[in-house]
Amino acid sequence: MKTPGTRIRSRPVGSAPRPSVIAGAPVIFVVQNNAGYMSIRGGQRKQTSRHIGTEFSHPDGSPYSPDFAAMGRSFGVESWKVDDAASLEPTLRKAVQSGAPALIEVPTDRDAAGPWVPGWWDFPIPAYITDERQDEYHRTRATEQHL
Ligand SMILES: Cc1ncc(C[n+]2csc(CCOP(=O)(O)OP(=O)(O)O)c2C)c(N)n1
Repeated sequence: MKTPGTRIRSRPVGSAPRPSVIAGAPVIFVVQNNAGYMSIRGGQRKQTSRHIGTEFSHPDGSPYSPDFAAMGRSFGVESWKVDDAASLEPTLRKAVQSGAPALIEVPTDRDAAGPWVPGWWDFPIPAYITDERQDEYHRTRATEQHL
């Protein structure tokens, strides 16, 4: 999904709104909240067929997430969580019209980007994986390193 504003990662959201408030810069933060580190999960899956620690869930398996809109409000930034795709555009318009920093949390499906993100990951393939992924890793790493 292409949205105006800035794509921010989970950790920096803990401080990202601050400079925009201090500077009075009307940055709109769109937080695509997929309750996990899906790019890392994709790398894990691609290279090991498994994943660990990258889907944030309660003990009962339901997705866990902090409340990013509440976090935005704690910075003094007008914040919304959109409940459905149709609400996104009007919410973006409200944010733009406010002329002030704003945050919009967009619940996002964990699989929105597909089972893994294409690209080169410099994760060594575990030795117990003996299929073509080992060869691919060493080949693509050699390319990256100009070996
Ligand atoms: C400051 C920092 N710490 C750690 C990483 C390693 N890292 C790369 S992607 C990623 C997960 C990103 O998760 P999120 O921003 O929620 O995006 P998603 O992959 O779920 O789309 C991490 C931890 C990084 N790039 N930068």
